[in-house]
Amino acid sequence: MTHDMPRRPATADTQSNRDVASRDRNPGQGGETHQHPDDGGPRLTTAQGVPVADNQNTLTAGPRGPALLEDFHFREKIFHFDHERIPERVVHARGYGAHGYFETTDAIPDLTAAHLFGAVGRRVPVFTRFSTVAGSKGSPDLARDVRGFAVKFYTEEGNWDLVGNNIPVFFVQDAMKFPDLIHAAKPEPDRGFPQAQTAHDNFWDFISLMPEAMHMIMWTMSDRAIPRSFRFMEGFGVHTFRMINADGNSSYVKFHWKPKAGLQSVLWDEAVKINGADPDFHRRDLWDAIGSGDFPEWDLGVQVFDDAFADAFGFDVLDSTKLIPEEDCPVRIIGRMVLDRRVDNMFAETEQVAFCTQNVVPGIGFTNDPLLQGRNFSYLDTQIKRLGGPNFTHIPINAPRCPMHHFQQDGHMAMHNPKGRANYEPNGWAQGGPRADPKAGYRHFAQPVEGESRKLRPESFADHYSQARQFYVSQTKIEQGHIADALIFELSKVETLAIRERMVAHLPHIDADLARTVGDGLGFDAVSTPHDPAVTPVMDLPSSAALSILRNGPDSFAGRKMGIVVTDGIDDALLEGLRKAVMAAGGVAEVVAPKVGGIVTAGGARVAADHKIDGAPSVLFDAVAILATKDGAKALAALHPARGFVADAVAHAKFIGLTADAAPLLDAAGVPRDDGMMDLDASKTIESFVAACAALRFWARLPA
Ligand code: HDD
Repeated sequence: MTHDMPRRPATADTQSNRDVASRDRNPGQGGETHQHPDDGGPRLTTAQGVPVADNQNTLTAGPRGPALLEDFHFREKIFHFDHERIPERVVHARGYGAHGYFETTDAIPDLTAAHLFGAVGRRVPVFTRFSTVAGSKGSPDLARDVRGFAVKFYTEEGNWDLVGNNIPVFFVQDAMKFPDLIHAAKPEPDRGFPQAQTAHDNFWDFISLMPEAMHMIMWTMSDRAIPRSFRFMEGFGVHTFRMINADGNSSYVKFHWKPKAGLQSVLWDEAVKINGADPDFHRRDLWDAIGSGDFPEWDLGVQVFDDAFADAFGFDVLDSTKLIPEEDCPVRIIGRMVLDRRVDNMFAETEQVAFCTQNVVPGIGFTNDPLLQGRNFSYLDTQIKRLGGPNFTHIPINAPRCPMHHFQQDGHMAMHNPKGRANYEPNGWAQGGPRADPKAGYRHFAQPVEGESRKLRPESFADHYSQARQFYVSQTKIEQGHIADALIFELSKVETLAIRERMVAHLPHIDADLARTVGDGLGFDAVSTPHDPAVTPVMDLPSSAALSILRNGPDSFAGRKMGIVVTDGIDDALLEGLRKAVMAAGGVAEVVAPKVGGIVTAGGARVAADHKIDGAPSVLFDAVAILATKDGAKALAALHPARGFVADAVAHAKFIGLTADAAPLLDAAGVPRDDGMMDLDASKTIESFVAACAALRFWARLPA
């Protein structure tokens, strides 16, 4: 273990020790793991810095005798190990983060005094953490769930946290209902399961009793809840926030992150299988992409509007179960975020990072959205429990990168202890410490407030179905089918018939066909209650293209992955040509072979495999190719994982490139040829195959 804070001056010797140690922490970057102090490697010490002579054996009385309490090294090592865990987040426990920067591309000083947005080209460091909501820390990445999208901007006016999700609306309108929602979604308290799933009675019992959740349910049952990667999903601040300019004028704002690489999700059957084949699919994807220099990038956009717009809009802009369609209020792109650095240490950074909606900078403010107001209370509170005390801002990942001066002091693990006598204000000392600055300091928006104190949901929050319907009608037919399938899947796991019925009873208010399909899929004879506009008025809002994933996909194969199955004796030029074409498109090609040692090509070259076929089912790839000789195809046909690889690639509508000799494998997998399968015997066909893969799926293969 080495320290960032040496207890003695860093001599040339200790400095070089630290350099070596930091290489050792990064295998593959020049570090050797078997260095010995005699070779200049770091020397093992206790946490008190005492050199350790033996790290294998406990001190005992005699070679086979009892252990002795005197062994302070053993005592300290086990004590520390026993205390390694901190409480996981009560929600969003499973997450993965990366460093990067934000850069303003369109200055908006007219809208906000935030220095960050004051001029084009202003850059600040960011740390972004993506997460699932319901699962615990070790749950699989492809749970059907909302994804957290939390960004910490280290600005020169302090830290600003934009703590959003990949869905622009929320389940409940008032923070009072958040604990109920989360209790219902988490494993049921008596049995402790199911983990990271909403497909159970408690969740749907609660939801079916909460009409306000219906819009969000349309989103969470859509493919938004099973993204292909963090890199290919949008992010949203969800609430209406304020921007306040230097004159104190306020505009309303909703924040949007738009991935440069286009939107993409997996199919539910893929999600289920990915969770088994690679439960770390999303974190691995982010780690690999950044490591290979393919830095994920998002545009930051804002929907800006005023009171007149808010008053005229059909819904209350303070209601977080509603969005503002981009057609009604366009998204103005004002900056970009690039994630270009992996974490050095998962615990220190991703686990200890503490976000809070209340972390804002001058020029950014809140509205009275009751969900936001409740969040502003909750986050600070949770960090004290999770990180053990009030000094979590001293942890490097949470510490602002700008100067900080205040009179807060002491507490557990206090690291920034000011010198001098003054620890209160006002004081009369010459070096009296920091003073408030009325000119540059944060000013809360001076909003007039009136009204009686009451526990009351406003009437303007009452319409729960119109935007749910708008979301549904904005989807392509394929996506609508996935929503119906997801509802049928989830409700089929609900054991109590009355809950299933109660949930399906909401659907006619959203769409009659959806209600029929889901009812039919659950084996109901008829949909219980048809929609009655006199009882439940629902607006027929226009469809919005921005709400569909398939209408906002990529225009190339960039950032996507092709799995190339190979056998001995294949043509060298073909494999090389395909790899090059995938790389030229900005994608990644990985070789899958019967053995991890790889294959020998017709030209006698040994090609190492990235995966043995059993460990790399086709669900891990966006498109696949089978490069097999006649004998190779026969050998693959005898392997269950190889047959499964092809059968799944077909079932998931993937584009498949093939050598003519690969036919026996297709036959063994029981799949007919179609136009989504392309011959790969010439360089021209390779190029058109890779170009076709940009569409990501050959939907025509799947039943309508
Ligand atoms: Fe929350 C974590 C996003 C409503 C209380 N929330 C958390 C994280 C994200 C969100 C992304 C993980 C941050 C990280 O990576 O560390 N939460 C949202 C969004 C919401 C929302 C977009 C609705 C628009 N949250 C919400 C409410 C409450 C909370 C209404 C409570 C009143 N959220 C928390 C929390 C967490 C949290 C308990 C758990 C861990 C943490 O804060 O740091 O305080």
